Amino acid sequence: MTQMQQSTADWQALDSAHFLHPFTDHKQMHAKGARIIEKADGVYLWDSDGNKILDAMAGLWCVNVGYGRQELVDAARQQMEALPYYNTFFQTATPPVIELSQLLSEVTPANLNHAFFTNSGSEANDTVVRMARHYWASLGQPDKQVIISRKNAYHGSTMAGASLGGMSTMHAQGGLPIPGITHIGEPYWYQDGGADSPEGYGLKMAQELEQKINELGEHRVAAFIAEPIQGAGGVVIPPDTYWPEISDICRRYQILLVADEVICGFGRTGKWFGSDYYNLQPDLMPIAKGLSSGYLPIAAVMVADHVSRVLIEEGGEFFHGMTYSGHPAACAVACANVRILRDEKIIDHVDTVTGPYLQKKWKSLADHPLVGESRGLGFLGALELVRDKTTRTRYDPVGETGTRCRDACLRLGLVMRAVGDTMIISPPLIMSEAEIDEMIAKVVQGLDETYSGITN
Ligand code: PXG
Repeated sequence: MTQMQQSTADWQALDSAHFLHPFTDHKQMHAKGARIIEKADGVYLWDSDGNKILDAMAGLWCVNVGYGRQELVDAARQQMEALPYYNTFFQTATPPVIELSQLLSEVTPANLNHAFFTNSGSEANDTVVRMARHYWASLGQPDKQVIISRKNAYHGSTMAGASLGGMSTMHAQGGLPIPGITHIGEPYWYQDGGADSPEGYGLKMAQELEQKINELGEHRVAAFIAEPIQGAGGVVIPPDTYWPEISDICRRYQILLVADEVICGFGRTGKWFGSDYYNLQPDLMPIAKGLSSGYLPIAAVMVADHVSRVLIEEGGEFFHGMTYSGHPAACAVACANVRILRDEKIIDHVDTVTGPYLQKKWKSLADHPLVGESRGLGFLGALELVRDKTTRTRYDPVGETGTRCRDACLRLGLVMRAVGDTMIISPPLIMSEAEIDEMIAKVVQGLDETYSGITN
């Protein structure tokens, strides 16, 4: 039986019988059946009932060049015909993994010239933990082991990724965090800033890093990891004072700065990387998602010259890697994807044309009675849904209004993400002005429906 002959009900029954989904309450889902997405083109998805849906999340923050790019399909096919698989362990390489490493050294910040490949952002962050510790041990400082991260951060789902993340619900499952990982506060001014100015609050939260380093002792701290803008935590855009202070602290104390660019990378902010936007010089930089626009799974850790020198010249063998690290087909697709972003000047267009256009429209949503704050940057946006704009009080229980808004939008043919009562967008970077207008109109309609349904 071919795919097209199955009805939605058939798919849902098979799904419920056999498939365990990530991040899903199965009991809840089985009662209504999974949403089945069958095809996509540009910024649109089609479900198994033929509904056309505008994808304002670019899949899961990853389909940066949009759906349906034939060049990426061709790159995978050609590579699979020539060499579908060979490993990169034990002093071996393939042309696509070398080509991609070189291409990444060109588009990432200037001092990042080496790539270590993994299959997911989570594995990239596991690699960060092992690599940072191995780096310091190679320099004769084996006690420099602790990684400082932030509350409400998202760095993945593996043991180390979820431990680096600051999600308490994730820590509660499986006895996390693993030893040697600790968390400081996040610069979420709208939610936590109270009477502080954004600038004052940004500085205060950055200084928590210095306090934590002093509490632990500099000789014990290997690295600080953070997303330039927290994505899954709710598109938390730090006040302007935050990153300069963090950079300064990492430099003054000898702490590796790890910029997790899994979401911010490859044009999301209108620059190639969040680090370009904030003028950061990370020592390690995990990348994923937009690296292949999600067409095939691939991720990497970009490594700064002074770190790679130690790993190469003093580290000996690094006992780390995955069977599919630097998979040739995934590397070929990533190369083609990065070239599309570069040669079609997609990121420049977001920076100068469609990003400002989107942000102007997005900011105007703050006039809606349900919206306490509308913030965004490049092709990222967040709306805080609140009961009282002046006191920034959320509805009770938190999360219900966001879920209702998300469901209303879906009925209207729009995918938006709800993080509690924060509504998120992260659209494909190729979204046109007309498509932005369509998205904003649907968001307004979704907000109206949500607002009119509120009873408390
Ligand atoms: N770092 C960051 C900053 C991420 O956003 C990861 C690491 C892990 O990447 P992998 O490839 O292992 O998933 C992520 C992933 C959401 C959502 O609902 C966000 C992510 C993944 C799944 C869902 O917002 N981010």
